[in-house]
Amino acid sequence: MAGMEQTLLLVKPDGVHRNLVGEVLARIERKGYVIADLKMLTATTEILSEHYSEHREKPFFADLLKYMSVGPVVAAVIEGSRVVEGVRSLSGSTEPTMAAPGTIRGDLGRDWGNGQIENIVHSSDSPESAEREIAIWFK
Ligand SMILES: Nc1nc2c(ncn2[C@@H]2O[C@H](COP(=O)(O)OP(=O)(O)OP(=O)(O)O)[C@@H](O)[C@H]2O)c(=O)[nH]1
Ligand SMILES: [Mg+2]
Repeated sequence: MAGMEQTLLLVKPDGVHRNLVGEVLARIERKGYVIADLKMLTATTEILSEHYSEHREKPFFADLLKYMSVGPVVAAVIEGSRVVEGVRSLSGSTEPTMAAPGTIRGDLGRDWGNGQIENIVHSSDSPESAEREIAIWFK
């Protein structure tokens, strides 16, 4: 279909641990997007280094990889028109404390005051990122 797009959604280990997989996927589905593929896995350092390669030089990179590998994640390919922007919008901004109420991060995420951010989900930030990331998680 013209304009149909895909994005990568991850329910991060904190979201899985807190039993929020259904809550997150329900929000995606209620918006009218389609779950085109879905799996649960514990991410390896190799996958995470590739996925977050843009952050390799950041001071929080080691913490980010640790946070993302403490338990399983749920990876999903989500489909719909303008789905990249749409799922970013449903996710909310990076820091849960400041993320808008009504968003996944605003309603469900926390940062813990010690620099640790537990923001429940990842979603691709552009169609190009989505294509790159889907290839990493669904190869
Ligand atoms: N501990 C810590 N983690 C951070 C910080 N900034 C970003 N992160 C983590 O790194 C992830 C990726 O950062 P960004 O790509 O800038 O943020 P984002 O696009 O909203 O989040 P993603 O969807 O996970 O990519 C964030 O979601 C956080 O989990 C930080 O300053 N400290
Ligand atoms: Mg990002």
